[in-house]
Amino acid sequence: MSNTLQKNLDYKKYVIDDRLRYFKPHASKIEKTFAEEIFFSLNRCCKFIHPKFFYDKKGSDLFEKICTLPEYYPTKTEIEILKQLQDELPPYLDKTFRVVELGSGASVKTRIILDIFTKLCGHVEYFPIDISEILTESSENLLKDYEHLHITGIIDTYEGGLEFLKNYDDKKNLILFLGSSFGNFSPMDGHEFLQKINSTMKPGDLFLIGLDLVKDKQILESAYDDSQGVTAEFNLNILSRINDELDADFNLNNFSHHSLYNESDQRIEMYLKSLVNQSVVISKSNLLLNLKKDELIHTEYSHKYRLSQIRKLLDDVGFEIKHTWLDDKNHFSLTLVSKI
Ligand code: AVI
Repeated sequence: MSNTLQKNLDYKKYVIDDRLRYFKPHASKIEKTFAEEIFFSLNRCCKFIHPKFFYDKKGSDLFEKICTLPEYYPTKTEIEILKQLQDELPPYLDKTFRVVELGSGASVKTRIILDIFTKLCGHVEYFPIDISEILTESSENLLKDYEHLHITGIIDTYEGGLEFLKNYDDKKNLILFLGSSFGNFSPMDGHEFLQKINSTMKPGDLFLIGLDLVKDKQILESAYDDSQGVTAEFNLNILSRINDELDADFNLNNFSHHSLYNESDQRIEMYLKSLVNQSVVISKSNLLLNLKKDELIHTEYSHKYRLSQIRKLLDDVGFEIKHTWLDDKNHFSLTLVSKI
């Protein structure tokens, strides 16, 4: 049996109509459950909750709200750069490309890329990859607005989606990884992830990555602790999710949002701070959690980069840099690479 066929058998295919279909892994895929991961990450001295758990429906909506906040510069700035690409990306493309997007979410920024493709090719083939079911909602919205769009959605982890894409067919892929989501990986996981992308790519494929840049500490800290408290709500929502899904009794009033910019490691660090000595029961993880006053639960890193570090990061994995675009203030970057 060919690799491609075998891979497709691991997924269930849902054909909605001739312009929309989804692939979703069979439930038999062996992964640690939410309850097991929470047991592992909270039953230790340096407690953490993996940031992928932010994105239930409420968390995804709160993140969309964060993207519109005056203090949260990354989204606005990336959109400003993407607009520059309207004239500057087409020279790297031809009509045989499709668009693949990792972590497509609400697909707002994607529209700028889809506009470029529509103008260039007339029609567009789009493969969003996202673990969240928000993918189905955003795909339906896109189809309403783009008459010549065909969507194949892959509802899976980034790694699963990339594996699915590998050897899928001969069509060239422009892989998008926008929003500086890469910054949420630890440096080691990030390196591995870039290797995974590189190994998925065929000669001729392109990869466009958005990365946030090192800048004034105050700008960074207010972007992750906004005056309306939306980022705080986003951070605390992870505890509500655990309450709802794992039958836990976190009292959200006993925690506060805590974030800081760690200059030496060039990253925003986000935590939930316990305001009192407290015990919390997480029934489905079989865990009684004891927290001391001021104890921190780590929830997210958001790394920021210098241009020289971006070059090194991509170079080390075997990418050839085609172009880096920046905004006027050098706050954010978009880099286009190919495989050497
Ligand atoms: C998804 N990710 C790129 C966001 C960031 O900026 O690191 C998540 C976020 N956390 C707080 N605000 C936004």
